[in-house]
Amino acid sequence: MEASTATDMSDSLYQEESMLNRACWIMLHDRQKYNDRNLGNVDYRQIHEVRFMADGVEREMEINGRKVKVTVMDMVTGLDVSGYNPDKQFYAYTNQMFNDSKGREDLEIFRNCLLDYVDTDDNIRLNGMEAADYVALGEPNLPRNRPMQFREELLWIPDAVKLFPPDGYGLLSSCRVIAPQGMATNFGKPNLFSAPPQVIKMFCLLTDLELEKTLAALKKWKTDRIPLKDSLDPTLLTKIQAQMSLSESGYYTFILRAQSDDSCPARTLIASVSITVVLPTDGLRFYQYQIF
Ligand SMILES: [Ca+2]
Repeated sequence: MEASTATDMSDSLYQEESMLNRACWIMLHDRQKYNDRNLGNVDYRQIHEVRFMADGVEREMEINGRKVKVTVMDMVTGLDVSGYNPDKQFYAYTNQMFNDSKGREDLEIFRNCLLDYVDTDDNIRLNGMEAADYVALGEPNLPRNRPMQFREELLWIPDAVKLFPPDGYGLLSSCRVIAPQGMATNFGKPNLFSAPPQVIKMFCLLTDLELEKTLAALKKWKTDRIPLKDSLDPTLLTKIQAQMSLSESGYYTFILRAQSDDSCPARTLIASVSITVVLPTDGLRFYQYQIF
């Protein structure tokens, strides 16, 4: 890598880290000023400042003359794959994930591999994988034989990416972030504004047409700030609200991308953190912090 390119990329990261700090402060301020944390519901005819919420709206901010795109999502986005039963949610939704027998068979194979990955023994389930199988793949340190510490560990298991494709930011948002040891884990329902389409469809048992209407309504909020209640049929909105959250969980994922052109490379910074109305005395602790 050329020295100038390395410098540009370091600068990009410093600027994103500065912007992350600023974004956390702005979120804290928004939370202190506004109790209502319902998403897609702000009436901009009544207030005259731009709210800072986990609604997936991309904002352009500037730091040291460089523009940074900042998107705030809710951290709670998808299936819970933590603990010794990481299949507990997606197994219940098999029929929603796949309407063909081949897809369901593949999911069953993946499920057995995943359970082998987290269980403490070396007994191989039907079509599962234990240590010798990972050695054959050139991964002598797998499986963990304990609950996953990071949701991205799913990607060590063959075919995971087919079942849980990364989103447009490269995140495995169809699964929720696994809390580091000692941090809160009670996250509640996945958030409608941050969950990928397949999760929305799966959790709410939507038809293709209903999903299409839902995604169109979310887009109208993100582009034109049209409240969901004005763009979604009330029956469909009620159906969605039964399974997904339309208000912030208090756990945020900040996605920051310094704007770049060909001569100025940039990186992406993704960080998840809990923000309430006061800063914790021991500082912010991150649930995930990824730079790529
Ligand atoms: Ca095992």
